[in-house]
Amino acid sequence: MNTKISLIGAPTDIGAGSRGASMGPEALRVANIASVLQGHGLEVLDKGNLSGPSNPWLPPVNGYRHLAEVTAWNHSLHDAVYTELQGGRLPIVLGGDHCLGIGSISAVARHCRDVGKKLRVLWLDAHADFNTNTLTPSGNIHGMPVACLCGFGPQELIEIGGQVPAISPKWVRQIGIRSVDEGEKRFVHEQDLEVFDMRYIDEMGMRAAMELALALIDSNTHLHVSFDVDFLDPDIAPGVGTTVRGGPTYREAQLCMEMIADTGRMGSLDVFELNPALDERNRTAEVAVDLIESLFGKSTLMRK
Ligand code: 6HN
Ligand code: MN
Ligand code: MN
Ligand code: MN
Repeated sequence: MNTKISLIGAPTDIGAGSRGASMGPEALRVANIASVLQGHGLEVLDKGNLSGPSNPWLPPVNGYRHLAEVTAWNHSLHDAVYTELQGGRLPIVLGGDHCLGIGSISAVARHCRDVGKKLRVLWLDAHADFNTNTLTPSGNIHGMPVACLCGFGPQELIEIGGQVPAISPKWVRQIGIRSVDEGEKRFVHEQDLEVFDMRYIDEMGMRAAMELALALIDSNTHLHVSFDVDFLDPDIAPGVGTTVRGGPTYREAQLCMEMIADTGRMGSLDVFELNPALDERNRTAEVAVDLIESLFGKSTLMRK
């Protein structure tokens, strides 16, 4: 795995339904994300925070809230992520709400085209984030990034990484899903997204889910992990805007991260939706950092 890490803060809640994810980057820094990773022999460069438009908190227009502002943030994130990848580094995006997955993953997809790598996207989330402006119940663009990346969305968002669509639904594996809107559900089936929902994890276990989600990854695969903190059960991660009960336990989440680490193929990571305004003494940020540590092989020593 690449040991040169770049932290990129994207302090905005522009695509979310509640305010506060804009404070996520600082909360992750306060939870010592940099020094924890340095403790594993990684070189960590904190690139600081991006800037962008403030949140005007307006109602949706044509089914989108804050489309212009979401576009601006995603352009600047795309450019920052792409620059780090071109420099041979592993970007960790500190969000920010999940609408930023559009900029981050479109940059990763572009980089993979440049270097001729296959892309696999692991989407760890309670939600499928596969809404469009006609399907969305909220107009919040953090419910739409997967659809936008697959080419279903407004022109300005689907073309950020240059090529439309940025990715194919075939490259995506969703894990932990337990809240999908009615129309969104139909669209997930129509596009044949591969979803390991909580029912699957209950019946088959996290190990079986991850074995399938990580199947066919080889030395020419770039693995991108998009970690929405609401993936986790609210008992261990209350600090998110859209809690959904019945998520992975601490141990299930650890196993998920450890199995990703074992592949040695993770080339980029997003940490989204952490909302310090809803947290309790930063404990969700600490759990997130703990899990990120496992993504970088926290427990490998014990297995060798
Ligand atoms: N997230 N499906 C809901 C919506 O408004 O579209 C919730 C989306 C949540 C998005 O947590 O990243
Ligand atoms: Mn651009
Ligand atoms: Mn999400
Ligand atoms: Mn979510």
